[in-house]
Amino acid sequence: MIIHGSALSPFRRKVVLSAMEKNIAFESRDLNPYAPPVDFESMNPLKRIPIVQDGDFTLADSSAICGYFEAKHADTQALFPKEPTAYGHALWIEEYADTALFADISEGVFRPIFINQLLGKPVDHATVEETLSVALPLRLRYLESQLEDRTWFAGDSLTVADLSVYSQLVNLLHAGHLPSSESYPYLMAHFKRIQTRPSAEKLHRSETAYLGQMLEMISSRKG
Ligand SMILES: N[C@@H](CCC(=O)N[C@@H](CS)C(=O)NCC(=O)O)C(=O)O
Repeated sequence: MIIHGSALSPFRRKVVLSAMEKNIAFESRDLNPYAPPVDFESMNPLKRIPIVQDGDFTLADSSAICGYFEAKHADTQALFPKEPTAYGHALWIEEYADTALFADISEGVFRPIFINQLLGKPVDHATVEETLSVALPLRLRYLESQLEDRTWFAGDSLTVADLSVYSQLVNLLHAGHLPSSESYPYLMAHFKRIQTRPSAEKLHRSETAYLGQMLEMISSRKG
């Protein structure tokens, strides 16, 4: 199985972590959606990553892919709760992370810092500040309220909801703006709980190497 995506995509991160947690063997291929291969649209008409190729089967969208892993590898560690309310809640938290949290972190922090610099533009500090002080706290407070002193967002074991929230927050870490434990004690304890899992530690090492190369490229261009 091949997972196509780019190293700092939170959706690719969710899919890779799901595969690792389920012990599914995969090969990772770099696919930059902004410099895509010619067959990109045939792989995903929405022209987004991640995309999985499993033999003849091609599947896009991180949520669809995680559901596919669960159905295909039913004998591995379950990442979707069986109990109906926990199942529904896991899907809801996944959706919240993939839409609202992603929008704020991607448009309000990641792009204004990293993509701007990659395009030779200055960091948009005003947008970052506005996001960190106004938009993002609303999202984080909601997640904090959904977690409280529970170990996992839904049910009593790690699920796709936990991986989805973590995967979005990692881009705040990369940007140097991880929320504080003082402001969000439950959410940050949850973040650390996942961050210290072997899957997340391994993935993080490869991401920081990639980020280091990207930052070197940016500073050499500024020269
Ligand atoms: N709902 C999709 C979202 C995927 C997505 O937005 N991926 C971003 C990268 S993080 C992308 O491919 N963006 C390219 C674009 O918007 O043109 C999923 O869960 O996979």
